[in-house]
Amino acid sequence: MFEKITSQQAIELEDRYGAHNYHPLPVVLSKGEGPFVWDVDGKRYFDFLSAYSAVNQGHCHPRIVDTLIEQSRTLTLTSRAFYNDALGPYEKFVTAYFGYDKVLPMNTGAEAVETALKLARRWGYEKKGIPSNEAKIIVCKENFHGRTTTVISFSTDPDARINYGPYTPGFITIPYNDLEALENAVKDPTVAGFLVEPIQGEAGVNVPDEGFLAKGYALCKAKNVLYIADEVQTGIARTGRLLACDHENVKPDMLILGKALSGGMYPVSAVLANDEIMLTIKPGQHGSTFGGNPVAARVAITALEVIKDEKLAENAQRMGEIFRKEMRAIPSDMIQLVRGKGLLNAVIIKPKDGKEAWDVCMKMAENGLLAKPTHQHIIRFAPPLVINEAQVIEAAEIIKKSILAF
Ligand code: IF1
Repeated sequence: MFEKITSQQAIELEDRYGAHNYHPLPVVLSKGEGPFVWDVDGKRYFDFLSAYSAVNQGHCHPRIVDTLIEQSRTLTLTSRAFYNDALGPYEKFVTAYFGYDKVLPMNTGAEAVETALKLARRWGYEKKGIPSNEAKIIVCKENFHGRTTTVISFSTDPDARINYGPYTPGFITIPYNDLEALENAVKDPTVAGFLVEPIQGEAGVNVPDEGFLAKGYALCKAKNVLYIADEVQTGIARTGRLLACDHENVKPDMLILGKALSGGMYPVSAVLANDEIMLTIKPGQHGSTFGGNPVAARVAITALEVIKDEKLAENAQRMGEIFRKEMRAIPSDMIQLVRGKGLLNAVIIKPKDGKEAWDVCMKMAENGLLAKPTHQHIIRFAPPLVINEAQVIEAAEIIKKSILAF
């Protein structure tokens, strides 16, 4: 249906006509199915990035594709100036699915994070009684919550932040996984919320100590501070439970979802909260052209149905245990540490003879598996949650062969 181009042509076109805001591995993909992707020359790879945990349901899941096509042939966009017959049913479905009164539908993860920040501030002024324009949000060092200017205002990553000032004020930064620091920070009566990733993805799959989520939640409740969980990357079954917060039975006051909320089929994100928070935004006080559009609404329902019907959280839990066991059994001093939950894992690579994580990723690509370093020495491994045991073993063999080649 579309014109075929070579790898070289694709790379040259992007270099010449596209912004240089990424440095991709030199692999040009043209097909995806389940846990696999193929390049333009027909070579198959295991996809161990899953578009940063957006294609949890597997590439081009047939049920989600069918919904996308069906709705796209019918009605794609009405804006919120009018009602339509898809948004209400989706709102009912998704609020029941996660157990909240209401949902505010957006498109990207960053937009959902921005929406949650606005809701937290609005709630802070109107419900907690924080003096106007003084609301603060607690965030963690090494956070990643998106690329908009307010969100990078509280990033601690120079690459994400430098030379994008002036920055949005009103954020307090504490070390991740530090309950004492959180206990001190919530004492400030102008604090409206605590924004936290249950596992820090970009930081290199930073898994906090057992209890960090539950005790953190209790510390926030004791000081009437909203607990805001960014589950854009850790949610939708990625870590072996529907939400990473479920590992500690924490029900966040605000839940932020994105990425796999659509199975990687369409930009769909959301903020879920109960009425006390959600109804602080009145008509005309927030919005988005595409937010909650009929295609997004129908695709998200199917994507969430697939998660439950195919028991993908349970599979992620089981396959993750097998994967980490295989990684820890690789006899190489390049493997410094293996960590993660469910199918969100990372391996810390100790450089050897000048070879480091990037070189391992290039070797794995040669051997048929795609992954990318999140920082210089950390490789994230996050396959689609549909991967089965035989495929995990086959993939682990590729990783082992690649690492032992050094
Ligand atoms: C990139 C990684 C980066 C996220 C969490 C919000 C967002 C993300 C926890 C924003 C997005 C993506 C963005 C993409 C690479 C990837 C990423 F963490 F997944 F690896 F960058 F840190 N909260 N993460 O992980 O969602 O607006 O992108 O839909 O920007 O390079 P978005």
